[in-house]
Amino acid sequence: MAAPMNSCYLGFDFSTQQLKVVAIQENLDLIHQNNVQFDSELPEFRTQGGVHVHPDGLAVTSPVLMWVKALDLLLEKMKVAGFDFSSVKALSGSGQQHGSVYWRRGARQALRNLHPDKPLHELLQDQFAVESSPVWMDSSTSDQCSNLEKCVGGAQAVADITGSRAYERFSGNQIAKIHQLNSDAYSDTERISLVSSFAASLFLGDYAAVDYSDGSGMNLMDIFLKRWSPTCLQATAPGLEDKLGAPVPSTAVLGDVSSYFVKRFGFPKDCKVVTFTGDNPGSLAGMRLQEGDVAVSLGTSDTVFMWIKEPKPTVEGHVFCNPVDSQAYMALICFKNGSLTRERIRNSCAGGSWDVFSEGLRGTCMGNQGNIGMYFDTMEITPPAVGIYKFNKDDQRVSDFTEQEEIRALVEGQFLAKRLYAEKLGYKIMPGTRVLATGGASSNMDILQVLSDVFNAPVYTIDLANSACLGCAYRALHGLVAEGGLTFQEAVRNAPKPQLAVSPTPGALKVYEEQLRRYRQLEEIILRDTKQ
Ligand code: ADP
Ligand code: XUL
Repeated sequence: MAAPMNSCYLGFDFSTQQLKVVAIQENLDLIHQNNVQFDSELPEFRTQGGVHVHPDGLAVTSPVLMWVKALDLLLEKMKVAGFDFSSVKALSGSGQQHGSVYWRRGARQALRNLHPDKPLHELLQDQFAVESSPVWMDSSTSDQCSNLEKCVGGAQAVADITGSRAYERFSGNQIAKIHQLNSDAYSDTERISLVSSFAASLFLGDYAAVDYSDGSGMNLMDIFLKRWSPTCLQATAPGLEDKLGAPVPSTAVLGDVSSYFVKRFGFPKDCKVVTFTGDNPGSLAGMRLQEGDVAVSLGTSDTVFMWIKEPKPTVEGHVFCNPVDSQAYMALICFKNGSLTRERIRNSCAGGSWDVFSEGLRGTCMGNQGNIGMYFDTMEITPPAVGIYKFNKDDQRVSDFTEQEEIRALVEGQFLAKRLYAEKLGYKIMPGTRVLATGGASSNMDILQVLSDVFNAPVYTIDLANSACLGCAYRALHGLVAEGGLTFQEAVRNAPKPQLAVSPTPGALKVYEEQLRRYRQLEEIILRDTKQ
């Protein structure tokens, strides 16, 4: 039976700095959006940018109860705004990738018996064996990474199985660290979730499975066989398979929403929970990425991702299972120094104003008269370097740029790195290549103009900067029909098309080929010096 026109689908995104939601109707029209900012709306958790950076500067965690409380608050805000929960046919969502959640023994029972009179954060306050969840910004597990690579036979061997060499932020290495340094908490853990499957568990009222796509960000799953790799499990921690549960396809329907949500908010009893996934896979769905396109997400982290059919994992970048097509894959490169670094330079060089920041970009020319900057405020992922490096047109290190030069050096440097690493993964700019931009900074046309010039390709955006939420609302809708064989593309064919935002400035190709060549060389020198 066809669903009535007023049925709707929800997509949530548990991201680093906020929890967001969008609701779409059956015809894919957007009818509601809402969000909760962690720092300002839940100040009792004292996070900055949604996280706690520990004194060693390497460990980065978020309080798991903050995410639970954010959901309480978000649903209350939706209720106050008059949102009709009884029309929700299915929901899905995404989470920042790699973060891990440790449910204490007995938590499954608690999840199954949530009392609708109380908020979730009260009901679940004692249900976590680890209160501070390690998140993707963490880089404290170098020892565990070396151990994994040693046990499996080297960095490339780990990549050949899991799609990535061992990375500090990947959940398996975080789990190994918790097992080694906090063995009581590890023994007391009944289930380990990713942020995505943890969020799905809240809605399901039971433990939700990890999906193949987000599960690819753990250094634990064989991305070709789509099951946990016994070698990686063994190298990580004892008894891990039971604590993880089996991974499932990203399109799987997990079950009906918990009776808690039916009674407290009026969701229909048969509202389906479709598997949650990572935020980058969610964005791939939201942007309806096609083969040949390259997506650039400018959020707290900056990421570049592409749809690929025949992956050949290397030691740079990652290969994940594709969230909308189980036969395909996605390649992803993550840059830690994204929006927070742009904000720092905005504050120091543009008086805290994005408009002045933009004027800085418009007031300087392509190529920044030969000046090049690399801004790794915290230990970068790609490349693994830390520090601020500024070079003049003669490749000499300098200590200062003017404010406007600094703004351009930052943005050009960030996009040159993206092009460099995308090309290393086999991406080629061809006639017809589209760059699809998303994330908070994609609302800034002057930043997008630099992106377009550096890639020498047109940049498209979709109306909504929050493509991960939207993608998950689409995935919720597709999840209901996926078993019948309808592809994701068919299910969302009427969604709004990405819109052309900016085109490359004439002459960009020549300027940035030269800057890219120099950037590559300068980066090699920095990396060589860092190693010494
Ligand atoms: P998250 O990773 O939390 O999902 P978002 O994709 O929502 O992050 O992006 C949030 C970031 O967007 C903020 O940290 C901010 O720096 C950036 N941002 C918002 N508006 C602008 C703008 N006009 N120009 C540049 N950056 C912006
Ligand atoms: C991807 C990554 C980040 C997080 C947070 O590998 O670490 O993009 O998903 O957004």
